[in-house]
Amino acid sequence: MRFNKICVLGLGYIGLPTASTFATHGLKVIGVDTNPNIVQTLRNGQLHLHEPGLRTLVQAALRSGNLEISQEAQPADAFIIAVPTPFKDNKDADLDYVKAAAEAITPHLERGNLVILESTSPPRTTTDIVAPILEKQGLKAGIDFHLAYSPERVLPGQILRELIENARVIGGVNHDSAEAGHDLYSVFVRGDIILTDSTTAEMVKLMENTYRDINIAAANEFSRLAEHFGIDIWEAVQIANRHPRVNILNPGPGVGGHCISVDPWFLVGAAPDLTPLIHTARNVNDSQPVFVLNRVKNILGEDLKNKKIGVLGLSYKPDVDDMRESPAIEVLRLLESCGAQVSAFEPYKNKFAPQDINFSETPAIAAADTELLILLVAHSDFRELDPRDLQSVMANTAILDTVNLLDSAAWHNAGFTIYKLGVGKSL
Ligand code: SAJ
Repeated sequence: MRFNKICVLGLGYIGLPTASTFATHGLKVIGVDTNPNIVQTLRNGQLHLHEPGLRTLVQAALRSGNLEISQEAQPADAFIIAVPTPFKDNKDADLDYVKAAAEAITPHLERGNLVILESTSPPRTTTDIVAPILEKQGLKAGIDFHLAYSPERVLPGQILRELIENARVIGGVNHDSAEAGHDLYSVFVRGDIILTDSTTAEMVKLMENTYRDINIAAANEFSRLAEHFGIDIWEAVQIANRHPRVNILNPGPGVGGHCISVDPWFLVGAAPDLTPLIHTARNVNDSQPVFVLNRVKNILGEDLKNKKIGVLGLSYKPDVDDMRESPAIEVLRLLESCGAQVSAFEPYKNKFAPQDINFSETPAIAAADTELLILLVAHSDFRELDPRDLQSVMANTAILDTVNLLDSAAWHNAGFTIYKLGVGKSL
């Protein structure tokens, strides 16, 4: 099947790179977002989000004349839904954006079109939620038009490269739909394209992220046991991973971001009775900031009122600027709720950072007069931290490293007391 014009609904972290990449590969693309501010920002050649290389790509797509930004869907050969699927307060998947996008496509849908859902969704969303909306005007999915689910699997920070190079899964509601999806994505995908059915593809995406979540939950629980038994979890994980069939991930202050900490809930919400392990892993990872707080109390004493504490790193993971769903912020909030005075340094702070956080311009300013400095994110920049810059300004030269970034011996020799998350023996 050949595609000349496509319509991408949702211009966020996935939709915008996808729309722009199709446009720079020669397709006419209508990029649709319902938010008028986003439409205006993009039309001006500016971005509403940060991803390395994306500004250049979007500007190239706009310049080529192939990318048009619109607030409304238009007729096209193919439609891609790339809208957010957050969860509700009760942790069930919120499919309102997916439903609204499908509703927006329905009036334009014609015989022979292809519709692809990319948003992470609970199993059977494509067949049970999206298909019935698209079929409202009488066309049948799999017969009159093609319908498939194809999850994005890109890593924030490397989206542009991974979009092209990663293996792509395409699950059709029938084989022809999967084949049509193959024809569309092969415009730019260089990785393998694997065809399956739509529910399998939905499950695959959720299984990938749930597997990581459970693995990290095990690592976090091991870190608690390591402190209990007086060993070093980082050394233990390293040794265990020498086993050829073991690959334990790293413990840390918790699991953040919009994927790993969200997606497992879609399975728990869809089948609570079948998912005790997945549910427990989520609870373990969500409680890790409290574990960090308790460690701080072990070091500084139960009463943190008016204690000055510095934190380094607030994004949800290393070397990204995204602070939403960040366990580091959760730790900061817990410290503040105990009355501590917290100053923070985040090298990738952007305009979306919470306004009420006491941000410092440098690590040394954040560390000034503090009794404890907590390293919460393993940003590459922090490897360059110089003990001499911090030593003279801190009230007490103590650091709690929750991500195993610092060379304990070097910092110890420089006069610091180094505590590490998951290390129960003295350093
Ligand atoms: N984390 C740990 N320990 C680890 C690894 C990660 O505590 O050993 C934490 C991170 O600090 C972060 C969270 O887990 O808070 C999630 O980080 P991540 O790097 O595992 O994942 P995301 O959310 O940035 O992106 C993932 C990607 N999965 C990976 O395998 C790296 C990506 O492939 C998916 O496409 C994306 O989720 C998604 O959209 O589902």
